[in-house]
Amino acid sequence: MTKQDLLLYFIMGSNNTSNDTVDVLQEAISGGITCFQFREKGLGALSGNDKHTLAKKLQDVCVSHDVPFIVNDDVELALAVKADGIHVGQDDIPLSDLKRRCPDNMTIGISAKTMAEAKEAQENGADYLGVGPMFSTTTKEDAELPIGPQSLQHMREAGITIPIVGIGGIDESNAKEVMDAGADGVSVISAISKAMDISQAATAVKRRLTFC
Ligand code: 3NM
Repeated sequence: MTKQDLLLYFIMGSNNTSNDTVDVLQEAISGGITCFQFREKGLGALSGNDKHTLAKKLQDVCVSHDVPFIVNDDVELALAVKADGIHVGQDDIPLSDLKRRCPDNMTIGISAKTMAEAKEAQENGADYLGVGPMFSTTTKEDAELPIGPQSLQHMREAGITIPIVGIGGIDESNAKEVMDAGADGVSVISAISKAMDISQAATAVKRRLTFC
């Protein structure tokens, strides 16, 4: 994976859409997403074999379109399917354990909300940071209060040089603010997964990123 792959980082699990997840992913790819994270969490989330089966189906779509496939939190699943990356939160497995368990070519992303978390993640060798919530979001059940694009800008000013994606409440209207603050890309769930026209929604956000 490269930094460019993080530009329009779509995240979805089966409970982020009322449509077929494979169809939604295909449409999002046709609209121009540059990487995909499988995040099967929250109310009604699949587990066990059902989760594994869905992961494989979504990964197949990604592979056939050359879009990196990242797994949220579940290290066993990421290793079993040989995902391109794994993304963890602050309360999940420690970065040092993750780096020991994962192959060198597996991208490791971690969520960071504070300057201290960002610095620690960079020092411990994270490949990229997910910084948020940028804006208010109802998608993540336990989301904290928004920290705003200024927080991301402060991280850049304080010497955080690894790739950063902003996350939380990002859509066509505010994506540029996140890029202007120093992000390399934006992570989006509902603005794409819940759109009437998935492909068009992805394209609309991407335009704001590439014509900054
Ligand atoms: N993580 P939407 S906010 C998964 O702040 C996630 O770390 C966040 O969904 C964080 O694009 C969030 O629909 C939800 O707002 C993002």
